[in-house]
Amino acid sequence: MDDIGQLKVTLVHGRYFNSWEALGLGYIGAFLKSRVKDIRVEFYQGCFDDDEAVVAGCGDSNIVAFSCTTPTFPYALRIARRLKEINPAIHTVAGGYHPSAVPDDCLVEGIDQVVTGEGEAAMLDIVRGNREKFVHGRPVEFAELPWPDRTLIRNERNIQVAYNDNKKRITSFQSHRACPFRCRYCADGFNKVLYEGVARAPVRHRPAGDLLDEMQEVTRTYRLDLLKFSDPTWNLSVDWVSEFCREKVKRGFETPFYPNIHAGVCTEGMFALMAEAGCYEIAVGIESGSPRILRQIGKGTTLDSIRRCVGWAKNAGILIRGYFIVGMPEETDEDLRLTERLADELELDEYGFSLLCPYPGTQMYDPDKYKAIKWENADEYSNDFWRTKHLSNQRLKEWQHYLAERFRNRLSWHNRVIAQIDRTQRLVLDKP
Ligand code: B12
Repeated sequence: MDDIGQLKVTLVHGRYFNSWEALGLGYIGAFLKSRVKDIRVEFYQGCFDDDEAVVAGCGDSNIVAFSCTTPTFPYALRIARRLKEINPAIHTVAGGYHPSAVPDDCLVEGIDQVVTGEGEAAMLDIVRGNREKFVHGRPVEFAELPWPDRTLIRNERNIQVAYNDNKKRITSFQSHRACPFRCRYCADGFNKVLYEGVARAPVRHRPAGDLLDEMQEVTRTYRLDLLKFSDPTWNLSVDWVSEFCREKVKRGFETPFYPNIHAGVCTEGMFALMAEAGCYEIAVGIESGSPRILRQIGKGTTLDSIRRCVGWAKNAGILIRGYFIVGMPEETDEDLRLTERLADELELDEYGFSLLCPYPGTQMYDPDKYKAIKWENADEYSNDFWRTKHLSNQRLKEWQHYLAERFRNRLSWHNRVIAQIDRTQRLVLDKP
């Protein structure tokens, strides 16, 4: 264990209307505490803690490190600049998806250091004194990682928000690191944004036993009703899923779970096992009903694999939420009619319809066009700028609204709530 004297590091998760637990910062905090003697790690989350509390709490830190997606980077900048005014000696760090996608844009007044990639090893280096402007976090193995520190990230607050929304106590777990798929709309910086001399992060599967140990302990501690995963794709391998489900059944651990499923990586048997292990619902990125658009997305799914996946999950008695995207660059009205037809045909339990959003890190991001966008107010549920070769922004929004209206009795939370709320207001409403 390193002994570098008393040091206070404060980790800050940005402000957005729908934040979950800041699992990434939970991992980073736990990692630092396990490696550095006497380190003090504190945490703030913008959707619960107002600016005054965050600034006051960070004021005597040696290092303040912000976790940023594109919409929350302006928040980090605002807080970092206020901190510099109070105490210029505070060392500020930005990490997460936005800095990983556009590191140069993040090294601006107020931010001293930018981290790309995974945060644990990079933050340890920084705590030990690395002051290079850009630090790339090497991919770490699960064996090196303690479980995320859920006390630090005040997980109870997020569980309370989930409870307010769903009357269920829910939290999330990580099963794998890195995603092997290359969906064009996704901004997963670790996989897509490659820097000179930096290899793509390899996929790492967490041993199912270790994951279940954490899930059981956290379920007991927080009295959870439903378990979610942060993994964009949970079923990276049918064998891993089978092992997880068999072990869950063997332990008699019955709490239901709800993963994101890739329609191209499943078997009928996999769903039967998942149902037996307590899989309550799955979320499937169906995206489009047009074979041409599915090919352009590059996810590796086809109409056949989608139909098979949905059929098998239904046979196993698992509920299905399907996500669809409106606005791939080549999409036409005809393609969107095919999407509508497929959405109809599949008869899902819940539907989500989003508008493509060219986040930094996606193939659609064009810095000349989108750098100046006010990203705090733009996302895949509503944005006023994305247009494609054939369809205007207005037309895309009409399609999104039309589809949402068609399935209005079965709309997912985002489509239902976003239409009705003032997002800034919700931050206050969320307070437990
Ligand atoms: C689960 C998830 C969510 C969850 C919340 C996740 C969370 N824990 O906060 C929900 C559903 C709420 C969500 C919301 C949103 N999300 Co999201 N989400 C994901 C997803 C699928 C996984 C992220 C995750 O939890 N990973 C696991 C945890 C353990 O790791 P992590 O957070 O990545 O942290 C690691 C590194 O990023 C890094 N790191 C993170 N923070 C920091 C900070 C420092 C200082 C350092 C050094 C390192 C570091 O180190 C961590 C440990 O290794 C990714 C897609 C993907 N393919 O990965 C999209 C993704 C991150 N989301 C994205 C977006 C845009 C959003 C929303 C804006 C969507 C919306 N309209 O609501 C909001 C924004 C929320 C916010 N607070 O900023 C984008 C980000 C793109 C970008 N350019 O920023 C992604 C990449 C998907 C996409 N569209 O391409 N999301």
